Amino acid sequence: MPATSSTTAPTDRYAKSVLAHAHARTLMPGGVSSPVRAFKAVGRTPVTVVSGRGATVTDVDGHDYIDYVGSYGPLILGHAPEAVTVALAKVVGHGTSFGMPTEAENRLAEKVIAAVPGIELVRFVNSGTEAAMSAIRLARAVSGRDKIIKCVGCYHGHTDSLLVAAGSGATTLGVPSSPGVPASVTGNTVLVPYNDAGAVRAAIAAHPGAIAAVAVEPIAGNMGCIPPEPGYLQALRDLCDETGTLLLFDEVMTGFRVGLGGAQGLYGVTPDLTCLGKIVGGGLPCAAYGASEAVMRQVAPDGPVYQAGTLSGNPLAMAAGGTVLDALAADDSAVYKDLEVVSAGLAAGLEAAAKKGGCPVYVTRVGSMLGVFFVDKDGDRVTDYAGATACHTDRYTAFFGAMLDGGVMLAPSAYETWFVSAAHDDEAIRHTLEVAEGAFKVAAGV
Ligand code: KE4
Repeated sequence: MPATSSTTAPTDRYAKSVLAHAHARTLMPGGVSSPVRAFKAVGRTPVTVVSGRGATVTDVDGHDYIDYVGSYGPLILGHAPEAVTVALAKVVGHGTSFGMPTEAENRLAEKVIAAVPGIELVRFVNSGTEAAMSAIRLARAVSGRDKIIKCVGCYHGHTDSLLVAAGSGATTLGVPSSPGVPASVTGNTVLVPYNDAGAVRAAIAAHPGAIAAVAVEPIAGNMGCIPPEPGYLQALRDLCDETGTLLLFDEVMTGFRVGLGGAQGLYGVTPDLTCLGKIVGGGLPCAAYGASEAVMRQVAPDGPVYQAGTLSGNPLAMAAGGTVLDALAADDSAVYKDLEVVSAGLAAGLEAAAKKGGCPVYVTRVGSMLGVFFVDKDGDRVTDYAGATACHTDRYTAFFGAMLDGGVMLAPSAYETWFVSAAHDDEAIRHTLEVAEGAFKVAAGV
């Protein structure tokens, strides 16, 4: 399918999506339930999806797309995997929520604790934002300290204390990045560049005895996909040990994505607190936070740190999440081995297609998480937010439009991650690379 023009969509191709979005805008801010879905960053009308199956989603105009959004991470087995559909059908008729304990929570908790090195006890919540918000509250309670260090460009959900932009100064004190967030809240957030352990050391030194935790995405997935530089995570671990600071890994995206043990298992660095989301709920609203037993016993009702949730641990999400984790653990985690081969092939193919298209890119990959950065010249690397934002986002926009028109769905923002699923077969990869060749040519022309 030839890629068509990059910036203006072929009018008839998306006719029903245009109508659906116009209606949605009369009902919801931006016509969406989450801002990125509005396609604002890529200057297009969002595609309205009606279904997904395997590696494919279908829009309201009847077009199929090879999907690399994957709901931004949860769908490591692809859309509507049969095992999950069957598991949900088995439980949905017995009730969807009870507000009382169920053994379904016990079963998923056992799987999480067995898989994640830093988790001895776990609490289920309903979103990654809730997990991060709760884990930070716990870190402050356990340490008796108020300040949190976070990296510019890492995203931990929309909880007030983490909606911060870099203020002035070397170790910048956060200023609100959204109206409605009081400066008094973000004043406890200290911002440092990603992949810079020296900046974390300086930030801790600048606030002696005041830093509760260093919060980090062990593989950054919200400024494009940026892997940790060699030694970075261990340096954070050492710094936290030296200063009595807690290390918080936000594994909402990386948990069960890059291996059963997440990034902490992959890199062999165990945090004090872990946030999980996305895959842990198998595509349903579910997230979690966990830590050692000593830390987690501080959480209500065992301890004084309050956190609650009506639908936390609901049986549908427990069934979906448990089914996915079982599939990921099966046959000695064969799924990850297959994902590694397919994802490596995609990354290499994208590099080759970009070269052929005369478009300099820096392709990153950890397991089935990929990033494509439109850099100035071949050989340029991106290791932090400043590097990511210095890239040619206009080229990404052109690339995105050409891929979409060619039947490949990427995230409608240069600052997201590509997700490969177990359902992405050779034909899906072949089609992706065929469209990418033309799309890189279009991007190179911007
Ligand atoms: P949720 O509250 O959206 O479930 O999770 C927040 C969150 C926390 N931590 C990390 C590392 C995350 O990536 C996220 C959410 N990721 C975004 C995608 N970059 C969700 C997509 C969206 O906002 O619509």
